[in-house]
Amino acid sequence: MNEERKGRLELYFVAAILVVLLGSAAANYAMIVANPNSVPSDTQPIPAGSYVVRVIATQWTWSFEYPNNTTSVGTFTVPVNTSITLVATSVAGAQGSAVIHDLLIPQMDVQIYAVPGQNNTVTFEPTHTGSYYFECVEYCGEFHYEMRGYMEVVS
Ligand SMILES: [Cu+2]
Repeated sequence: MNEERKGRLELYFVAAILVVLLGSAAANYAMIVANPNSVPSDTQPIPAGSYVVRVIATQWTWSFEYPNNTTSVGTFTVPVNTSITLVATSVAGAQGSAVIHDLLIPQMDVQIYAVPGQNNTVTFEPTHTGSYYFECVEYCGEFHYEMRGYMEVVS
């Protein structure tokens, strides 16, 4: 195969890849624009009467704000048999910058991203009192492993 033919073949190959990628991007974009509500989102509406706990993630602490304006750090407490809504965000802390965190409470089947500039919500209802382990499951820097604690469900 001469050099000129090799060069033309390579050009066709690159052009074919571009056509496939751009076609796929256009199809995806058209699908997202046509179905805005089918795009996965962490944000659910807050049900009326739900007990709202504001979750603020920093590098590397979880802070919680309750409806009565009190706060806690590292652990949080919620009432049993009550609709609980977590509203999560991430801000720059004393030590670091605003990065993405992800709060997972495995026994509650609850997971919520804490994203800078967003207020993601998740609603659930604990039906048993007790301590429920939670942790950050999005690698968020050097002391990521310290972002764990317990949700206390009380009567
Ligand atoms: Cu984190």
